[in-house]
Amino acid sequence: MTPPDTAAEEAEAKALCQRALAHHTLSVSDLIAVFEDARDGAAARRRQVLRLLDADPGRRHGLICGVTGTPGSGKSTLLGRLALALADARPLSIAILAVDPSSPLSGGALLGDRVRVRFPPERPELYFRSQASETQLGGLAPDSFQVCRLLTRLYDLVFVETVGIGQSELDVRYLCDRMYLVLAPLGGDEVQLLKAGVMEVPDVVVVSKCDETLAARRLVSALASALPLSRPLGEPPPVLRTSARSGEGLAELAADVLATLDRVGPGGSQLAARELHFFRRWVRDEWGRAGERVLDAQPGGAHGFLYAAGDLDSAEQRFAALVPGALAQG
Ligand SMILES: Nc1nc2c(ncn2[C@@H]2O[C@H](COP(=O)(O)OP(=O)(O)O)[C@@H](O)[C@H]2O)c(=O)[nH]1
Ligand SMILES: [Mg+2]
Repeated sequence: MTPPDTAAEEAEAKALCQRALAHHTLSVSDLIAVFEDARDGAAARRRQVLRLLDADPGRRHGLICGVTGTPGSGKSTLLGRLALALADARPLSIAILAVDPSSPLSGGALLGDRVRVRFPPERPELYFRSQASETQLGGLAPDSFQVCRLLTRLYDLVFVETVGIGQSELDVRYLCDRMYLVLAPLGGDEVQLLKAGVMEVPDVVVVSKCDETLAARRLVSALASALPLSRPLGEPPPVLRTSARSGEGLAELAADVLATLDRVGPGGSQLAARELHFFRRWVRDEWGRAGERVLDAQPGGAHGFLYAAGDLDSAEQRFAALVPGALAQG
């Protein structure tokens, strides 16, 4: 028999999970805190939460869409409008996880005017959360993947908004079923982006702020000539023109998301299959190349280690326990 305090704790966790599944905002935020918690004890709580959610018939199998682009390109504003359009089109629950670069010195936001999306309180099925990425400029925060493990169980659709160009984009690629690159006219960074090879990554290029008509037209025609060059072997990604201000293009963008939802089907994002990438990345973040070598030297390599541990949290715990000894030996 379980000791009474454990049983009480389990009942409490279960109630919290049920409130989160009903999209009670504070309960969702409480659970996110568990998935962002890097302390040792949090892994056991995460396992408990995942087990309770997976046993609940109300659990979702969310799809993950990535939305990336330079700071200020209008991603958050667009996502706020898009989420409302999607939820009007179909009875969907939608979470937006906006990973913002923050300055490690001030601990604050890099951008003064970054938009935090607020949904009306009578739309609890829509949720916005911003997460600071302190380790690098742009890309995913170390715990973005952990939070996605939670959010895909609570929502039908999860948008992950990230800043960053280049390598960090590849992490997002691993995480997402569909990726949108948002470019703003007047941004001045189009040429940079084309050079950096970022164009190889997105499934769709979104030109935002098309209410800036002249500049938007210039950007669209620059893209029309540059995109085919960026993918000499394949089809260039489609370009969608949008404006969060006028509403232009929102229906087309929503249609693309819904088509992805239909194509991927009720199973949603297969996050478990992507754990290997984020496990490796965690090892690299914590112990660098030396840690990766220790991991590769394990029986069956990284894959074998993760498989034997059973899940991401267990693998991280086991690896953290063995790595100091292995590093001292090597
Ligand atoms: N003209 C215009 N400005 C926009 C539009 N969407 C966003 N903005 C502005 O662009 C700035 C950056 O927006 P934000 O959504 O925070 O961009 P993010 O950093 O990519 O998330 C804000 O000042 C917005 O008001 C749009 O459709 N048209
Ligand atoms: Mg933003």
